Amino acid sequence: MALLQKLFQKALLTNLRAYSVNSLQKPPKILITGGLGQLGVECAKFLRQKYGQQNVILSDIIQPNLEVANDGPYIFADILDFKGLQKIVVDHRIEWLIHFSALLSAIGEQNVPLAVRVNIEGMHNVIELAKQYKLRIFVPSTIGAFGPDSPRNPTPNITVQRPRTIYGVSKVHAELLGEYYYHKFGLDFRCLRFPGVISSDPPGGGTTDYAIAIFHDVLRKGHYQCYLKPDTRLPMMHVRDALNALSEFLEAPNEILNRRCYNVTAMSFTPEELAEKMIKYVPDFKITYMPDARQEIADSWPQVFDDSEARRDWKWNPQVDLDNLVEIMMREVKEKIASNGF
Ligand code: AKB
Repeated sequence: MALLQKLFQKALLTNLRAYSVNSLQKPPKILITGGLGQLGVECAKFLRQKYGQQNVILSDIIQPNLEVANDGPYIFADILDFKGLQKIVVDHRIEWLIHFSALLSAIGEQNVPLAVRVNIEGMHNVIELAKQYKLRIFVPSTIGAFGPDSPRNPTPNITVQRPRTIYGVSKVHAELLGEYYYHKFGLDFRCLRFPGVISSDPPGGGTTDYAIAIFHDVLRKGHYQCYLKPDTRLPMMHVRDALNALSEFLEAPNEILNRRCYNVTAMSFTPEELAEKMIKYVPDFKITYMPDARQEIADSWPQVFDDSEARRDWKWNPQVDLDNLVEIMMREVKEKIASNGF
Protein backbone atom coordinates (compact mmCIF):
# COMPACT_ATOMS: atom_id res chain seq x y z
CA MET A 1 0.00 0.00 0.00
CA ALA A 2 2.77 2.39 1.03
CA LEU A 3 4.66 1.47 -2.16
CA LEU A 4 1.58 2.12 -4.31
CA GLN A 5 1.07 5.46 -2.64
CA LYS A 6 4.71 6.35 -3.28
CA LEU A 7 4.46 5.36 -6.96
CA PHE A 8 1.28 7.39 -7.31
CA GLN A 9 2.90 10.42 -5.72
CA LYS A 10 5.94 10.07 -8.01
CA ALA A 11 3.71 9.85 -11.10
CA LEU A 12 1.74 12.87 -9.92
CA LEU A 13 4.92 14.83 -9.32
CA THR A 14 6.31 13.98 -12.78
CA ASN A 15 3.05 14.99 -14.45
CA LEU A 16 2.72 18.17 -12.46
CA ARG A 17 6.36 19.08 -13.13
CA ALA A 18 5.82 18.54 -16.85
CA TYR A 19 2.65 20.59 -16.70
CA SER A 20 4.35 23.30 -14.73
CA VAL A 21 7.22 23.54 -17.22
CA ASN A 22 4.82 23.49 -20.21
CA SER A 23 2.67 26.14 -18.68
CA LEU A 24 5.82 28.24 -18.40
CA GLN A 25 6.19 28.37 -22.16
CA LYS A 26 5.41 32.02 -21.84
CA PRO A 27 8.14 32.82 -19.35
CA PRO A 28 7.23 34.80 -16.24
CA LYS A 29 8.23 38.46 -15.89
CA ILE A 30 10.32 38.59 -12.73
CA LEU A 31 11.35 41.48 -10.48
CA ILE A 32 14.23 40.99 -8.02
CA THR A 33 14.48 43.49 -5.14
CA GLY A 34 17.71 44.06 -3.21
CA GLY A 35 19.45 43.07 -6.42
CA LEU A 36 22.93 44.16 -5.41
CA GLY A 37 23.09 42.00 -2.28
CA GLN A 38 24.93 38.69 -2.19
CA LEU A 39 22.37 36.69 -4.20
CA GLY A 40 20.78 39.19 -6.60
CA VAL A 41 23.28 39.41 -9.43
CA GLU A 42 23.91 35.65 -9.58
CA CYS A 43 20.19 34.98 -9.33
CA ALA A 44 19.42 37.34 -12.22
CA LYS A 45 22.10 35.64 -14.38
CA PHE A 46 20.70 32.21 -13.53
CA LEU A 47 17.06 33.10 -14.19
CA ARG A 48 17.86 35.05 -17.36
CA GLN A 49 19.39 31.90 -18.83
CA LYS A 50 16.15 30.09 -18.07
CA TYR A 51 13.51 32.69 -18.89
CA GLY A 52 15.23 35.17 -21.18
CA GLN A 53 17.34 38.24 -20.51
CA GLN A 54 14.52 40.79 -20.78
CA ASN A 55 12.19 38.84 -18.47
CA VAL A 56 14.27 39.27 -15.33
CA ILE A 57 14.57 42.78 -13.90
CA LEU A 58 17.13 43.44 -11.24
CA SER A 59 16.46 46.38 -8.89
CA ASP A 60 18.05 48.20 -5.99
CA ILE A 61 18.61 51.76 -4.76
CA ILE A 62 22.36 51.57 -5.49
CA GLN A 63 24.04 52.35 -8.80
CA PRO A 64 25.22 49.11 -10.44
CA ASN A 65 28.68 48.63 -11.93
CA LEU A 66 29.01 48.47 -15.71
CA GLU A 67 29.07 44.69 -15.82
CA VAL A 68 25.74 44.42 -13.98
CA ALA A 69 24.21 47.27 -15.99
CA ASN A 70 25.20 45.56 -19.26
CA ASP A 71 23.97 42.15 -18.19
CA GLY A 72 20.22 42.90 -18.50
CA PRO A 73 17.44 45.20 -17.28
CA TYR A 74 18.33 47.10 -14.11
CA ILE A 75 16.06 49.69 -12.47
CA PHE A 76 15.79 51.82 -9.34
CA ALA A 77 13.32 50.39 -6.82
CA ASP A 78 12.92 51.48 -3.21
CA ILE A 79 11.01 48.84 -1.27
CA LEU A 80 9.85 51.54 1.16
CA ASP A 81 8.07 53.39 -1.67
CA PHE A 82 4.80 51.55 -2.29
CA LYS A 83 3.62 53.70 -5.22
CA GLY A 84 7.00 53.37 -6.92
CA LEU A 85 6.73 49.59 -6.62
CA GLN A 86 3.18 49.63 -8.00
CA LYS A 87 4.40 51.57 -11.03
CA ILE A 88 7.16 49.04 -11.72
CA VAL A 89 4.78 46.08 -11.46
CA VAL A 90 2.28 47.74 -13.81
CA ASP A 91 4.78 49.15 -16.32
CA HIS A 92 6.73 45.90 -16.62
CA ARG A 93 3.79 43.50 -16.23
CA ILE A 94 5.57 41.71 -13.36
CA GLU A 95 4.29 38.23 -12.42
CA TRP A 96 6.89 36.91 -9.96
CA LEU A 97 8.57 38.93 -7.23
CA ILE A 98 11.79 37.76 -5.61
CA HIS A 99 12.28 39.87 -2.52
CA PHE A 100 15.94 39.85 -1.43
CA SER A 101 16.11 43.28 0.26
CA ALA A 102 17.14 42.78 3.88
CA LEU A 103 19.76 43.69 6.46
CA LEU A 104 21.50 40.48 7.54
CA SER A 105 22.11 39.27 11.09
CA ALA A 106 25.33 41.02 12.14
CA ILE A 107 24.69 44.32 10.38
CA GLY A 108 21.07 44.37 11.58
CA GLU A 109 22.25 44.37 15.21
CA GLN A 110 24.29 47.51 14.47
CA ASN A 111 21.28 49.46 13.19
CA VAL A 112 18.04 48.03 14.53
CA PRO A 113 15.74 50.90 13.40
CA LEU A 114 17.00 50.54 9.82
CA ALA A 115 16.58 46.76 9.97
CA VAL A 116 12.99 47.25 11.15
CA ARG A 117 12.29 49.59 8.24
CA VAL A 118 13.96 47.53 5.53
CA ASN A 119 13.11 44.03 6.76
CA ILE A 120 9.65 44.60 8.27
CA GLU A 121 8.14 47.69 6.58
CA GLY A 122 9.65 46.57 3.27
CA MET A 123 7.96 43.19 3.71
CA HIS A 124 4.60 44.88 4.39
CA ASN A 125 4.92 46.74 1.10
CA VAL A 126 5.89 43.81 -1.08
CA ILE A 127 3.31 41.45 0.35
CA GLU A 128 0.48 43.95 -0.20
CA LEU A 129 1.81 44.54 -3.69
CA ALA A 130 1.87 40.81 -4.38
CA LYS A 131 -1.70 40.50 -3.13
CA GLN A 132 -3.01 43.43 -5.18
CA TYR A 133 -1.40 42.24 -8.42
CA LYS A 134 -1.70 38.49 -7.75
CA LEU A 135 2.05 37.94 -7.99
CA ARG A 136 3.90 34.79 -7.00
CA ILE A 137 6.23 36.05 -4.26
CA PHE A 138 9.43 34.47 -3.00
CA VAL A 139 10.94 35.69 0.28
CA PRO A 140 14.10 34.02 1.62
CA SER A 141 14.18 33.14 5.28
CA THR A 142 17.13 31.74 7.17
CA ILE A 143 18.60 29.51 9.86
CA GLY A 144 18.59 32.82 11.77
CA ALA A 145 14.81 32.46 12.16
CA PHE A 146 15.58 30.00 14.98
CA GLY A 147 16.96 30.76 18.43
CA PRO A 148 18.45 29.29 21.59
CA ASP A 149 15.19 27.50 22.50
CA SER A 150 15.06 25.67 19.16
CA PRO A 151 16.53 22.16 18.81
CA ARG A 152 19.89 22.73 17.14
CA ASN A 153 20.94 19.33 15.87
CA PRO A 154 18.88 18.71 13.88
CA THR A 155 16.47 21.66 13.53
CA PRO A 156 13.22 20.43 11.94
CA ASN A 157 10.94 22.41 9.63
CA ILE A 158 8.37 23.01 12.35
CA THR A 159 9.66 23.73 15.84
CA VAL A 160 10.09 26.53 18.39
CA GLN A 161 11.30 29.77 16.74
CA ARG A 162 12.35 32.47 19.18
CA PRO A 163 15.29 34.23 17.48
CA ARG A 164 17.37 36.80 19.39
CA THR A 165 18.40 39.03 16.46
CA ILE A 166 16.26 41.64 14.73
CA TYR A 167 17.08 39.86 11.47
CA GLY A 168 15.66 36.60 12.84
CA VAL A 169 12.60 38.35 14.28
CA SER A 170 11.94 40.05 10.93
CA LYS A 171 12.23 36.72 9.11
CA VAL A 172 9.80 34.93 11.44
CA HIS A 173 7.48 37.87 10.86
CA ALA A 174 7.87 37.46 7.09
CA GLU A 175 7.20 33.71 7.27
CA LEU A 176 4.06 34.17 9.37
CA LEU A 177 2.74 37.09 7.34
CA GLY A 178 3.27 35.17 4.11
CA GLU A 179 1.51 32.08 5.44
CA TYR A 180 -1.32 34.26 6.72
CA TYR A 181 -1.77 35.93 3.30
CA TYR A 182 -1.70 32.49 1.67
CA HIS A 183 -4.50 31.16 3.89
CA LYS A 184 -6.55 34.36 4.01
CA PHE A 185 -6.18 35.68 0.45
CA GLY A 186 -4.80 32.75 -1.55
CA LEU A 187 -1.50 34.60 -2.14
CA ASP A 188 1.12 32.39 -3.80
CA PHE A 189 3.74 33.01 -1.11
CA ARG A 190 6.87 30.83 -1.13
CA CYS A 191 9.76 30.91 1.31
CA LEU A 192 12.96 28.91 1.75
CA ARG A 193 15.00 29.03 4.94
CA PHE A 194 18.56 29.22 3.67
CA PRO A 195 21.69 28.31 5.63
CA GLY A 196 24.88 30.37 5.13
CA VAL A 197 25.17 30.80 1.35
CA ILE A 198 28.72 30.70 0.01
CA SER A 199 29.67 32.49 -3.18
CA SER A 200 32.80 34.20 -4.48
CA ASP A 201 31.03 37.59 -4.32
CA PRO A 202 31.82 39.55 -1.18
CA PRO A 203 29.49 38.82 1.75
CA GLY A 204 27.08 41.39 3.18
CA GLY A 205 27.06 41.61 6.98
CA GLY A 206 26.02 38.12 8.06
CA THR A 207 27.26 35.77 10.78
CA THR A 208 28.14 33.03 8.28
CA ASP A 209 30.32 35.43 6.24
CA TYR A 210 33.53 33.93 7.61
CA ALA A 211 33.09 31.00 5.22
CA ILE A 212 33.50 33.44 2.29
CA ALA A 213 36.00 35.89 3.79
CA ILE A 214 38.36 33.03 4.65
CA PHE A 215 38.94 32.28 0.94
CA HIS A 216 39.62 35.92 0.05
CA ASP A 217 42.05 36.42 2.97
CA VAL A 218 43.87 33.12 2.56
CA LEU A 219 44.45 33.68 -1.14
CA ARG A 220 45.58 37.28 -0.65
CA LYS A 221 47.42 37.14 2.67
CA GLY A 222 47.91 33.46 3.53
CA HIS A 223 46.23 34.11 6.88
CA TYR A 224 42.70 34.40 8.25
CA GLN A 225 41.56 35.66 11.62
CA CYS A 226 38.20 34.02 12.34
CA TYR A 227 35.56 35.77 14.46
CA LEU A 228 33.96 32.45 15.44
CA LYS A 229 35.42 29.68 17.62
CA PRO A 230 37.00 26.76 15.74
CA ASP A 231 34.21 24.31 16.66
CA THR A 232 31.21 26.51 15.73
CA ARG A 233 29.09 24.27 13.53
CA LEU A 234 26.65 25.95 11.10
CA PRO A 235 24.62 24.74 8.11
CA MET A 236 25.88 26.00 4.72
CA MET A 237 25.35 25.67 0.96
CA HIS A 238 27.02 26.84 -2.23
CA VAL A 239 25.21 29.59 -4.15
CA ARG A 240 24.68 27.22 -7.10
CA ASP A 241 22.57 24.97 -4.87
CA ALA A 242 20.78 27.97 -3.36
CA LEU A 243 19.75 29.18 -6.83
CA ASN A 244 18.74 25.69 -7.93
CA ALA A 245 16.60 25.37 -4.81
CA LEU A 246 15.01 28.76 -5.41
CA SER A 247 14.26 28.08 -9.05
CA GLU A 248 12.95 24.52 -8.53
CA PHE A 249 10.80 25.65 -5.64
CA LEU A 250 9.42 28.62 -7.61
CA GLU A 251 8.44 26.30 -10.46
CA ALA A 252 6.94 23.61 -8.24
CA PRO A 253 3.18 23.29 -8.72
CA ASN A 254 1.18 24.39 -5.69
CA GLU A 255 -0.42 20.96 -5.47
CA ILE A 256 2.77 19.26 -4.32
CA LEU A 257 3.66 21.81 -1.65
CA ASN A 258 2.61 20.88 1.86
CA ARG A 259 4.12 24.08 3.26
CA ARG A 260 4.87 27.63 2.22
CA CYS A 261 8.23 27.66 4.12
CA TYR A 262 10.82 24.92 3.80
CA ASN A 263 14.24 24.37 5.38
CA VAL A 264 16.95 23.72 2.77
CA THR A 265 20.62 22.94 3.30
CA ALA A 266 23.56 21.08 1.77
CA MET A 267 26.12 20.53 4.56
CA SER A 268 27.26 21.60 8.03
CA PHE A 269 30.84 22.37 9.03
CA THR A 270 32.98 24.28 11.53
CA PRO A 271 35.73 26.84 10.75
CA GLU A 272 38.28 24.19 11.78
CA GLU A 273 36.88 21.61 9.36
CA LEU A 274 36.76 24.14 6.52
CA ALA A 275 40.37 25.20 7.18
CA GLU A 276 41.50 21.55 7.08
CA LYS A 277 40.06 21.17 3.57
CA MET A 278 41.68 24.41 2.43
CA ILE A 279 45.15 23.38 3.59
CA LYS A 280 45.23 20.94 0.67
CA TYR A 281 45.32 23.98 -1.67
CA VAL A 282 47.41 26.38 0.47
CA PRO A 283 49.59 24.17 2.71
CA ASP A 284 51.21 26.99 4.69
CA PHE A 285 48.02 28.92 5.43
CA LYS A 286 47.39 30.04 9.00
CA ILE A 287 44.11 30.51 10.82
CA THR A 288 43.73 32.26 14.18
CA TYR A 289 40.58 32.72 16.23
CA MET A 290 39.27 35.85 17.92
CA PRO A 291 35.53 35.45 18.61
CA ASP A 292 33.43 38.64 18.64
CA ALA A 293 29.70 39.46 19.05
CA ARG A 294 28.84 37.19 16.13
CA GLN A 295 29.77 34.15 18.26
CA GLU A 296 26.69 34.65 20.41
CA ILE A 297 24.49 34.81 17.33
CA ALA A 298 26.04 31.64 15.87
CA ASP A 299 25.62 29.83 19.20
CA SER A 300 21.86 30.43 19.05
CA TRP A 301 21.46 29.05 15.51
CA PRO A 302 20.92 25.54 14.14
CA GLN A 303 24.03 23.38 13.77
CA VAL A 304 22.42 20.84 11.49
CA PHE A 305 19.36 21.74 9.46
CA ASP A 306 16.71 19.11 8.72
CA ASP A 307 15.48 19.68 5.16
CA SER A 308 13.78 16.29 4.74
CA GLU A 309 10.40 17.91 4.01
CA ALA A 310 11.81 19.80 0.99
CA ARG A 311 13.51 16.58 -0.18
CA ARG A 312 10.23 14.70 0.15
CA ASP A 313 7.76 17.25 -1.28
CA TRP A 314 9.56 18.83 -4.23
CA LYS A 315 12.60 16.54 -4.46
CA TRP A 316 15.21 19.01 -3.22
CA ASN A 317 18.63 17.48 -3.71
CA PRO A 318 21.81 19.55 -3.26
CA GLN A 319 24.78 18.89 -5.56
CA VAL A 320 27.76 20.64 -3.96
CA ASP A 321 29.42 19.00 -0.93
CA LEU A 322 32.27 20.41 1.18
CA ASP A 323 35.07 19.09 -1.07
CA ASN A 324 33.39 20.50 -4.22
CA LEU A 325 32.70 23.76 -2.42
CA VAL A 326 36.35 24.31 -1.47
CA GLU A 327 37.48 23.42 -4.99
CA ILE A 328 34.98 25.84 -6.62
CA MET A 329 35.71 28.68 -4.19
CA MET A 330 39.48 28.36 -4.53
CA ARG A 331 39.18 28.61 -8.32
CA GLU A 332 36.59 31.41 -8.44
CA VAL A 333 38.13 33.62 -5.75
CA LYS A 334 41.55 33.27 -7.46
CA GLU A 335 39.96 34.41 -10.74
CA LYS A 336 38.26 37.35 -9.00
CA ILE A 337 41.49 38.47 -7.37
CA ALA A 338 43.31 38.20 -10.71
CA SER A 339 40.69 40.24 -12.59
CA ASN A 340 39.61 42.86 -9.99
CA GLY A 341 42.35 42.82 -7.45
CA PHE A 342 39.79 41.98 -4.70
C1 AKB B 1 23.63 35.66 8.01
O1 AKB B 1 24.66 35.12 8.45
O2 AKB B 1 23.06 36.60 8.56
C2 AKB B 1 23.03 35.10 6.75
C3 AKB B 1 22.04 34.03 7.06
C4 AKB B 1 22.47 32.71 7.55
O3 AKB B 1 20.88 34.27 6.92
N1 AKB B 1 24.07 34.60 5.90
